[in-house]
Amino acid sequence: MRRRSGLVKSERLLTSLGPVGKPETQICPAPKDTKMTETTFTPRVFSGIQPSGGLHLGNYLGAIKRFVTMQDEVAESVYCMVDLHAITVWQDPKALQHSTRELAAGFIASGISPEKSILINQSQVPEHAQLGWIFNCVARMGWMQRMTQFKDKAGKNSQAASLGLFAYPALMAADILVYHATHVPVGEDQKQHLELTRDIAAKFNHDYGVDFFPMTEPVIEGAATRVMSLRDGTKKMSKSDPSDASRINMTDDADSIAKKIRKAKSDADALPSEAKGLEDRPDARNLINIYAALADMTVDQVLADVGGKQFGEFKPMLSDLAVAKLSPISTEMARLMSDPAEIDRVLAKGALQAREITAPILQKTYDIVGMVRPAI
Ligand code: AQP
Repeated sequence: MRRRSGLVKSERLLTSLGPVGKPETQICPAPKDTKMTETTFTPRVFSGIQPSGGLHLGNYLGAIKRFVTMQDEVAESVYCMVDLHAITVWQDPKALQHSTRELAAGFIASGISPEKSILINQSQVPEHAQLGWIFNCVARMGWMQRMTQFKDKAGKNSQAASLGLFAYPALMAADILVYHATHVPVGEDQKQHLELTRDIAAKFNHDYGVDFFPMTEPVIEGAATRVMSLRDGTKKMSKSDPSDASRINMTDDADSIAKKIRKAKSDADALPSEAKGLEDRPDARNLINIYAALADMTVDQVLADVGGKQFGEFKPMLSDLAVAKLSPISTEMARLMSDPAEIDRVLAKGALQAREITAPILQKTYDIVGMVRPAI
């Protein structure tokens, strides 16, 4: 069974991420006298993606690309297909199974190694849902009602939304805290949920007079923490956008990628030479951010190269770069998907490894809360 020392391999990560302990910002403040944790927690990374459809470029640049680098920076990392979250909106069972395996294939094809990271689907590690219930009893209705993602996803007819969609952020807090995860790489859209995770941890610690759950740090970094729709630079690129042209799917072939970029919304002006010139140009900014993130460059470096060009010249450059970076991933995903049993084996092994961490943390939580269990 795989075991690691639990020590950070690179000091750089900790210094760049800052100490885990005190929150910087809180949208839903925890009680004023809340005791923030003073315990030092072993650095551990957790993040997840919903198998609610195909992976897209936003998931890749906002999350997965960072997962890949973090697995080499921190001794222990856990990456999860959050299938229990996916069913907060209707999922066809067969499609859900396919998307879960395809997501696992996408993780591995992008460079997440099952030898370095623990790869799981959430439903195979029951401690997520068990701690989720405890956190349903810690989180306050008012906190949940402020979650913008619930408002966006439930839309005008919130009475018809599932209870699970409303409670989603408490389960997400459990996903993270059942590992005592200290760092969570995510896109910008998850910031509010991470703040809620810290509020839940703080309230639990306060209510039970313990220093048990860490104040997890979000890791929101890079040029593309919020990749926007190719059809509307003011809207997030998303799996659930009805227009396929709005996103680049990780399974798109070279022709589809080129066509989508050619048709992507832009404007009639030439590109500026500095980032300031992209203000009030959301579509142009989005395409430049995507280029920068794919090329591992800063926006200013990209603009130093392409400033003055028209989109007619820039779009083919972007399209060539996107195809060069994404095609090897989609080819490898297809190869991995030809052997679903192997993917299932990876996830089963990951679940066993994960439960070595989650079972003791859940048990200790039950003890703190006052659940009776037989003496050993
Ligand atoms: N457009 C995006 N730009 C940057 N990061 C993004 N992420 C998602 N969209 C973008 C990041 O990907 C991770 C997993 O997200 P998720 O699929 O679990 O949930 P989501 O944010 O709700 O993704 P979608 O595509 O928008 O799904 P639907 O359409 O089902 O709601 C997270 O780290 C997220 O920040």
